[in-house]
This record gives sequence, C-alpha cells and structure tokens, in this order.
Amino acid sequence: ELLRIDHVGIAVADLDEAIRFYEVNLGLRCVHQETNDEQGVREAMLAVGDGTGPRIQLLAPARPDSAIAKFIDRSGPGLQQLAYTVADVEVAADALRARGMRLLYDAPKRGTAGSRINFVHPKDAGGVLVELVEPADAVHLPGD
Ligand code: V0V
Repeated sequence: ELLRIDHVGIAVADLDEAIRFYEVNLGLRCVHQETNDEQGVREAMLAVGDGTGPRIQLLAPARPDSAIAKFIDRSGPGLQQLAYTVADVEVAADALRARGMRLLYDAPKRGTAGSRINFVHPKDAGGVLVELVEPADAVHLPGD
C-alpha cells in the first residue's frame, strides 16, 4: 500500500525562522504553507533539488496543547514523523490494522493541501510516528 516517501516532518518552534534557515543554509525552497486548525499546526512544505522527490515538512505549534507543542516540550525540535504516500488512506489503514497496528484515527482527517491522512502509533512502528497521506489529486486506478 505504501507507494513512496511523501515527506519527512520536523517539529520547529518558529516556522518563519525555520523556513529561513532551510532556504538560506540548505538551499531548499518553500512551496506551500498553511495553518491546520484541527491539528494545531502551522506548516510549510519545502522542495529538495528538482522538487520531484519527497518533501520536508516543517511543523510549528499553533497552540500550546497541540501534538507538536507536546513533542517539542518532551523531545525538543527535530524529526517528528515519516509520511508515506498511499493511493487510498482507508485501504492502507485497514491493511495496517489487520496486521495489529493501532491507527490514531477511526476515520481519516484533513492533511496538507486537501490530502487525507491517518497515523500509526509510534509504539506500534518501532518508535516512528508513521503518517499515511492520500494526496488530494490521488488517482484511483483499478489494482491500486
Ligand atoms: C510521542 N512519542 C513519539 C512521538 N510522539 N515517538 C516517536 N515519534 C513521535 N512523534 C512517544 C512518546 O515519547 C511516548 O513514549 C509514547 O510515544 C506515548 O505517547 P502518548 O502519551 O500515547 O501520546 P502523546 O500524547 O505523546 O502523543 C503522541 C501521538 C500524538 C503520536 C499520539 O503526537 C498524535 O496524535 N500525533 C498525530 C497528529 C500529529 O502528529 N499532528 C501534527 C502533524 P514513552 O515516553 O512512553 O516511551 S500534522 C500533519 O502531519 C499534517 C497536517 C500533514 O502532514 O498534512
């Protein structure tokens, strides 16, 4: 069900400062920004190189009780999640549930740029918060 790496998510305290750091020091390009109220994050997507590969997602807390705020309080800024592209997030989530993994949501939630997302609990995935991303423009082909 996992098609490719979609993005790697990094928790940051200050989004604007982090975007500048990645653009100036690492040469990445910010290609998208939004606030996700449900998740309590301000986020930015950064393209690497020719932009065809996985992106870097910078995640800053939008409120103090959010998942990102809690992560930074506990672990400091740094790698927070690894996200895979899937064709159908419900099909992928069901397959992982059937293999005994806990998915965080019963039904998908809204992710970046109109995508549909769910997560595997990090305790069921070797200490990694695994995100499933069905992009808004996902094409459902027979056999996907
Ligand atoms: C917590 N733990 C992690 C972790 N967060 N381990 C690896 N990576 C992480 N990111 C560990 C933590 O150290 C504890 O380990 C253990 O999990 C138990 O955590 P818990 O008390 O059950 O849960 P919390 O309250 O720490 O929350 C963790 C979860 C939470 C994953 C449940 O962060 C969550 O709901 N995340 C999903 C939503 C999210 O991350 N949203 C922000 C991105 P010990 O100490 O017990 O060993 S939004 C996004 O990605 C968007 C919009 C997008 O991509 O489009």
